[in-house]
This record gives sequence, C-alpha cells and structure tokens, in this order.
Amino acid sequence: MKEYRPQEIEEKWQKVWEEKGVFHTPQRSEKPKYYALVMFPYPSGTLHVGHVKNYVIGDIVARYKRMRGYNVLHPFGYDAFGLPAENAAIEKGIHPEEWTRKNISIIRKQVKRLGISYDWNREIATCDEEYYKWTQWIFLQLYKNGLAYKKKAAVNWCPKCKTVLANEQVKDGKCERCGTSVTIKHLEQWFFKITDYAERLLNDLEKLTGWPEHVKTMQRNWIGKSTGAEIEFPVEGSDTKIRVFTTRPDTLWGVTFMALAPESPLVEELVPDDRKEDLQAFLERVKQQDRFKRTSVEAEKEGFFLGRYAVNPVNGERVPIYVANYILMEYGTGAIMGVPAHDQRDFAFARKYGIPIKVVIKPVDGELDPDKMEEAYEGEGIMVNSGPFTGTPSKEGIEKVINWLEEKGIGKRSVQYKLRDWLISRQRYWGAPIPIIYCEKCGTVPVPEEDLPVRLPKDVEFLPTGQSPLSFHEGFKKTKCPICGGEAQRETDTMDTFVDSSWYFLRYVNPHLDDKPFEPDDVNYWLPVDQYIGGVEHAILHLLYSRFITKVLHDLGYLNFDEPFTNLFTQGMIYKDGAKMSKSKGNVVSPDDMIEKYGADTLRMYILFMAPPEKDAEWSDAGIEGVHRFIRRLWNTFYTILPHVKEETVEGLSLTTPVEKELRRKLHSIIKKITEDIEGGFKFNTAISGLMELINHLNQYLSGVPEDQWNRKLLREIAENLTLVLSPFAPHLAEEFWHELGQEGLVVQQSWPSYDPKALEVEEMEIAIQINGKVRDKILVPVDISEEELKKMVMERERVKEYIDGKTVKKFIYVKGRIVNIVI
Ligand code: ANZ
Ligand code: ZN
Repeated sequence: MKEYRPQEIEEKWQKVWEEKGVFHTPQRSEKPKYYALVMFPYPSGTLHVGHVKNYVIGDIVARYKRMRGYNVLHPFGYDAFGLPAENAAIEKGIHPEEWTRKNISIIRKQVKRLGISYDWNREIATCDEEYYKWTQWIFLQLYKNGLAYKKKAAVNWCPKCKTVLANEQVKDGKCERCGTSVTIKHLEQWFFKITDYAERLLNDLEKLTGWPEHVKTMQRNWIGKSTGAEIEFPVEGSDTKIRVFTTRPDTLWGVTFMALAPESPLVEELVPDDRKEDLQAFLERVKQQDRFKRTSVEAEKEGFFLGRYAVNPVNGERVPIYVANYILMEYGTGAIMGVPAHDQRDFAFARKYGIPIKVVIKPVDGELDPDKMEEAYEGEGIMVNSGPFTGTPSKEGIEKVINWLEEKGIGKRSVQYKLRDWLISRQRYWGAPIPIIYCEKCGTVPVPEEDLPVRLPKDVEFLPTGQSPLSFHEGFKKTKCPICGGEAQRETDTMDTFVDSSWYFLRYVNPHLDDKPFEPDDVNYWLPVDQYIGGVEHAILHLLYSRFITKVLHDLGYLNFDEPFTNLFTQGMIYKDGAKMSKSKGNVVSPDDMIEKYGADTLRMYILFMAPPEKDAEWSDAGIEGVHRFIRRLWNTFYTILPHVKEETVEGLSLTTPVEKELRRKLHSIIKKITEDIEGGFKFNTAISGLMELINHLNQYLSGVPEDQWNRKLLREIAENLTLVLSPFAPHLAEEFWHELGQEGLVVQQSWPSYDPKALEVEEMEIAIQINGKVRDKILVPVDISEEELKKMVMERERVKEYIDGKTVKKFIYVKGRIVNIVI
C-alpha cells in the first residue's frame, strides 16, 4: 500500500492551488458574497500554534462557504508598524523595516505551509507606503471634520519604553508591554474624538446579534455610560462655583464635604496663601500615585483641607472643601460632592478626617445610626432629612430631584462616559507620520491629500531618548508650508498602530488601488465582514476603534454600512504546560516542527479536535499523536478500497443487505451531522468525531463482509463524500484522494455534498403480538429496536391493554424480529 508522506502531498497541492490561482477572489460574481476575516498578526517573530488556530478556524469557514457556492473573500496581511520593531532596532541595531520585512517573510512561509486558502494577491502590510498613505488620508478626513485635534494632555508615560501609552495600554498602572510603572507627563498630543460617537457605539451594540455577549458587555463597560446630574456649589467668599457630577442626586441633602481632583485648576485658585506650601507637598505626593489604583475602593484615602467652604445649594449648609487622591480629573467634572453615609469611598475619607456622616437614605426595613455604621449604605431606600423630598423612595427621588434642580436652576441632567478621546500620538519612528505641517504664519496646516504619503525617511538614528527619532531628522522636519510656501516644520509624531488596524478590512477589498483607499462600490459589496475571527484580547480596543472609524467613514458618505463586523467569533487560547505560550517561558509549540513531524493536515485537525474552538485548550503531544494515527488509518482505509472503486460510479447504486443499508445510513447521517456542526456554530471538534465514526463503521464493514461481496458503488459513494467533507479540515489529503478517485477538477472547487434524507430512514418490520398464545395485534417498529423500547410500545397499545385488563403480566417473550408473546 502507498505510504502516507504528508510533506510531499502538501507541497504538491499547495503548488497546484497557487499555479491555478484557485483562491483568487473575483471582485464581483453571480454568487452571493462571503467575507471571512481573521485578525492579522503583528509580525514580531514567528507564529505559534495559537495563531494557527485562528487561521485554521478562518480557513474552515472560507473553504466551507466556497463549497456552499459563495464568492468568498479570505485575505491576509500584517499589522506591521509598532514598538517592538523599534525596540529591536535600538537593541540589535537592525532597521525596523528590515526586521519587520524579515518577520513578514517568515510568517508568510509558515502560513503557506498550513495550506490556508488566502487570496495572496490581496496581501497587505500596514507599513507599506501604499497602505499608510491611506491611513494618513483617514487622519485628514477626521481632521477636516473636527474629529482630530491637538491638546496638551496629561499622558501615561512608560519610562522604560519611553513612549506615551493610551489608557488602554496601561494595565493596573503598568505598561502593558514591559510591566514598568507608568508615570504622568504633560505633552501636546493628537486625539481622535471618539467620545462624539460614544452613544452610537453603545446603542449599536444591540444591532450586533452575531457577537458574543461577553464581548458586548466588555464594550459597554468600557464606554461606561452614567446618567445623573451636574450641580453647582458656590464657594463661600468667592464667585467661583464648584461643579460636580453625581449619579445620586437623591443623596444631595447628605453632603458633608466637597472634594477636588489634585489636577483640578480650582485647587490653585482656592488655596489661601498660608496653606500653599503644605498643599504643594501634598500634591507632589499624590500626583505620583497610580491614577488607576488611587481611585479604587480599597486604596488608602488621602486628603488636604483647603481651608475653604462651599454652600450646599439645596439646604444652605456649609461644607469643607478638600483635595482628595481618589478624585480623577478626567471623569465627570473633576470634583465631587461627598456623601459619606451612602458612598463607600466618601465614608472611608470622612472617617479618616473626622467629617460628619449624615444619613439621608433609610433602608426600607431598618434604621442607620451614623455613629455605629461600619460602611456606607449604598442601596436603595426612603429619602429622609431631605427637605421637600423626605419620604420619597430613593429610586424615584433621583428623577424627581433632577427635575427640581432644573426648575430651580441649580443643576441639570447629565450623562457621562468613561470613554475618553483616543490619544493617537506616538513619539516613535515606526508608524505612519501624522500628516500635519506647522507654519509660523499659517498655523497648523494639514498636508494636502495630493502630497500623501508623508514618507518615513529610512536614515534615522535610534537612540533611547524618549523623543521621536523623526524630531532629530532635519530633512524630514523641514518643509514648506502648503499655504504660504514659507519655511515650516512637519509634525514628528506618528500614529498609534491601532489606527492602522482600524480600517485594514476595507483595504483588502482594493489592496493596490493608488488613487483611493478603496472603491466605495466594491467596499459596499463586500462589507460588512460576514465572519470575523480573532482573540478575545482584542474585544475592546481594536473592535471599538474599527467600529468608530467605520461610523466616521459612513457619516462622511464613503460607506453605506456603519458596523464593520456582522458576526464575531473569539477563539480560545492554546496553553502548554498549563501556561500561556511565550518565548520567555520556553513553552512555545512551533507549527513548523509539527508540520515537519506530522504534516499540516494533522496539525489543522488536531487544533480543531482538541476542544470546542471557543474554549481554551491545553496542547498535548499525545493528542496530536492520536489525531495523526487517525489520519493514517483514514489513509489506509482509503487505499484499501481504492482499487475497488477507482473505476466505479455511484450511478445505479442498489442496496441488498441490512448491513449495506446501515452503512449508507451512517454515511448520510454523518454528512448531515458535519453540515450541522459547521453551520450551527463552529462545532468543528464534533464534526471531526463524526469523521472518525464514519471511518470506524467503514472498517467494520470491510472486515465483516468478504471482499468479493463489497458493494463497490456504495464504497464509491462513501469515498467521494468522505473526501468532500474532509476537505475543509485536511485539504491536502482530500485533494490527493479526489485526484486518486479520478475526479475532474480540484476538490476545493466542488460543492458541499448534501445528504439523502431517504438514506436516513430506518427500515421497519412487522411484529405479531400474541397474548396467551393467540395473535391479537400487530405492530410496525424500526428494525434495530431494543427489547426494552419494544415492550414499552407494545404495552401502550389499546388492544393489548384491553386483553390484559388490569391482570398481571407473568411473562413477556420477544423472539427477535418476529413475535412477542405475553403471558397473563
Ligand atoms: C455623590 C454620590 C453619593 C455618589 C452616593 C455616589 C454615591 P459612576 O457610576 O462610575 O459614573 N465621581 C464623580 N466624578 C468623579 C471623579 N472625577 N472621580 C472620582 N469619583 C467621581 O460614578 C459616579 C459617582 O462617582 C458620582 O456620584 C460621584 O460620587 C463619583 F451616595 O456623587 B457620587
Ligand atoms: Zn504658511
């Protein structure tokens, strides 16, 4: 028998696919379209099997949909700008471009060896001039429409990476990449006004019925909408008013202090001269604190009394004004009204500084004693000590108080979002330069679209200075003002790489178009993406930014859809030795090694078989061995029947024995199962179990029936259909089988098989029912019925019941396939 040599077969068919261009997607077709997209990788090194999982899932979808008659767009590319390339440049002295291109060619080779059905004509890299030209174009569209602006901002700064980090890139106060504690710097930075879209980004989540609920929840929390009121508290002895945002206007009568964020400009304004020095010391200390930690409930509260008082506008009470470490400048108004009885952080603060605690919400079934309380009562209840609102249920009170505040002109309804504008400036080299020019006469001038791209110069020096290498590059910096022609300077910041990846799914449609980022007609045909597949680590930022940019381009008239991804699938991770794979832990499983040892088809099948694809799974060497053994068995089985079916056709198939009928029933029920497993939501692992089951049945038949009695037409039907349903999972193997069967064309160009519902029907037989030796009834039952099931059916027959008539059944005898005898 022919030996299974996966590497040979795989290389051969990959070449054929490439030469015949079978995966090149026509821009238009009679067929319905299907856009299957996987998240493109960051080319920082070689791929591990976790990436492979992403691409294999995508490939199953793409191959299946192709066989289902869709015109499938399945592209691949690289998120190629970013910090690691630049750090490599500093550490190893390689130019970021060289480093990136080298990694890209390694990854491309790795992916090609997996036999993924990408349209390689559409390959893109975000660091290509022909790509980033259009990233810059997108910046200009936002700028021209007031959605890109520059401001001095307190930014997160990583002292090790020497760069600004977006809030999103700070995890527990530490740099997401290197783990160093993040500090604060004030710099002029470019922002995208994503907050203008907060409400739509939130509401439109409801349209996304094809997204996992947990991802939508993460997006909702990130946007963080709060409704409440803004209220002004006049400062005693001054014209200044402190504006606060609260979600609990029902607690207004319980305010016993005010607190300002350390960064609030009001702090300097209100502090009396004699307290300035102490204040400075305090501010220096708390501004150092981690901005994320210091606002948590557990964090130690620290405050500084400004020596001033504010007046509660609802009852005229005089309350002290503090600066407190747990107030953030970036949220609400940067100031709060302190209600210790009903807010835990205020409670801790009040206890520490001896501030009175005043109860204004009474639990429905109890009393609160401010002296004995051990924590704030944050729940609902009845308003007490609250002037005209005393006795009102607190939930209703919120609405009523807001209306009352608005009538009196003391406050107004307010909605706040946690979402901040998107900081896109990076003081780094390896990114798309922000297309802005500064002219002394004309101010900030956008680069005219016809002058794009603003090219990254190649000859730059990489020094760990914290300033962009572009800012030392006179040739880059010096330019002419597009308006007055005078001497001017280029912006030297580059864009956050999340900008690059916020629109790449549009570029795949027209990857090499050079006068437009995309052709609106084409994009409107292909998008939204029908199935997006990627890791849950991108559940917030990348998806939110992509949704935002899509909405902006929609509003500007370029797109006729405003959500980019109709269906989203987040795959689980692959662990090794109980841990996430990483180079530093030395537990990375390389796809190349696995392909070397077992072939790509085994690797693909194992990754899909190890667990439901949305679940995390643990890599097991024994597991891949097992799948490989199955594939060898499949191979051997195929070559056992091949001589018997090679010249055969399915036409004229007839079944004579029950064993043949049963085998055909198995075939068709497994076609049905695999189809439903794929359609019904990525149940690839059980689809593969189905394949295994079929091979078992086939082998039982082959060993149970003498070779000269094999039903060749039936075996031919099995061989053909098995090959077809196998083909998305193990495409090389399937291609080889298809060829061996003497079929015309490639398996990838075939239609998905449909099952024969008739084959699924179970044959029935007639059983006579005797009672005390006399035939009294007859019953039709499936041939493979068990005695137990049969007995149940028999005993429920009306005629049988009549004869038994409450008497005890002494015996129930079943002569298989013929007769039942009941003795009463
Ligand atoms: C008074 C009050 C009484 C509050 C009470 C809560 C309970 P969310 O839901 O997250 O929007 N707050 C407002 N701005 C703040 C800032 N810049 N830094 C820190 N805390 C701030 O939270 C809104 C609540 O968080 C607001 O409602 C305010 O405290 C506080 F029984 O006002 B509350
Ligand atoms: Zn000018």
